[in-house]
Amino acid sequence: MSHHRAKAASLAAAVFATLVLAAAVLAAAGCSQESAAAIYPTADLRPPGLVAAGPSDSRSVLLRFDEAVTPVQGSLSVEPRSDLSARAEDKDLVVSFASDQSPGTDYALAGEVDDLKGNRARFLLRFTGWNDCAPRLRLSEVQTGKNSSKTKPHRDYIELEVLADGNLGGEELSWASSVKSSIYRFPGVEVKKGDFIVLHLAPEGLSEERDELGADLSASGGVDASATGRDFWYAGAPLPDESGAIALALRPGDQPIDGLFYADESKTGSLSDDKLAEMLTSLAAAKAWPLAGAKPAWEDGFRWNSSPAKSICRLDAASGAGAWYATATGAQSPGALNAGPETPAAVQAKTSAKGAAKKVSKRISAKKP
Ligand SMILES: [Ca+2]
Ligand SMILES: [Ca+2]
Repeated sequence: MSHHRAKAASLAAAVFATLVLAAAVLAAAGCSQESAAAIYPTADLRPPGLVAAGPSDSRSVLLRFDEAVTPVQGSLSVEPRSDLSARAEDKDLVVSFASDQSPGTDYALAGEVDDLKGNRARFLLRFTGWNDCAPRLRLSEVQTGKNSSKTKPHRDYIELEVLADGNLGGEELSWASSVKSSIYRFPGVEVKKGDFIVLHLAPEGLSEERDELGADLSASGGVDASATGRDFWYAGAPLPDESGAIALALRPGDQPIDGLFYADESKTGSLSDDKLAEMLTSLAAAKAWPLAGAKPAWEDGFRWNSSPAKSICRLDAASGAGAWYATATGAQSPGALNAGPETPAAVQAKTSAKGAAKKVSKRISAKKP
């Protein structure tokens, strides 16, 4: 119990940090200063300022101000609607929900507080519904580019394996190239250990590309959709084809718990001070991707010769380049267990088949006049 509470508190702190800016900008001054100013020139004329805010568990949201506050009766409201009550604890306003927040849902909480001199502040706080049962997921496969083959088409996707039963609501995937980073937040959906989740990042805009929010895993069509995987679609930004990074977090604003850095094998040396380096620094700090030196270098990545005919797959639970491999050509498995690396025998067989084919074609060309 106490362990759970401590964990909840530290998670809440992380959420607070991300919400400070949005909340502070939205906190607006109220009325009642002018009359006080006329009588008491040195009095407190400033309304309370919001310092930090966010959910602290599934039924509570905490707002911390820069001075002691009291809630204004009847001023509180939330969308989506829920019954609320509020109490002040010195500089903190604790807002209690009558029922659990819906995990991953976007909430907007509005209300007013007074300081001890009656200066009033109105706030509007946007936050993500607290998730008490966010399961650990593991990145398992990544298709970084479009393969427009007629018979085996593939488009950008990230596949995740579910490691425990739970609800995805609020879990976040982010991905970065050197110039751009993007983020996707999962909606509240119940999942089971062993499920495969596929986030498609280059949808064609077809009506059959449907998010699978219920029990039916065959609800979606579209390239790479499957009846074994739970498919989601996001048109915001595809993956970088050759070099990029992916990070997974359990809750908005949390440290990442898993990551992948893939790098074109021709690149060497330190990265520039860019979006990709920023994500790698954060992955390294969270022990989700190791770096050899103090700053990210291309050599820290999973090195590969980028090809849309191959996906990058997870070999085991470790973090870092050694836990990943590139599939054989055409061996992608979105929404299903990865096939495993090509065996040395299979590689050998292919090489000798290619060699034999070359010899034959040489003989044929030699015969030509
Ligand atoms: Ca599916
Ligand atoms: Ca797979």
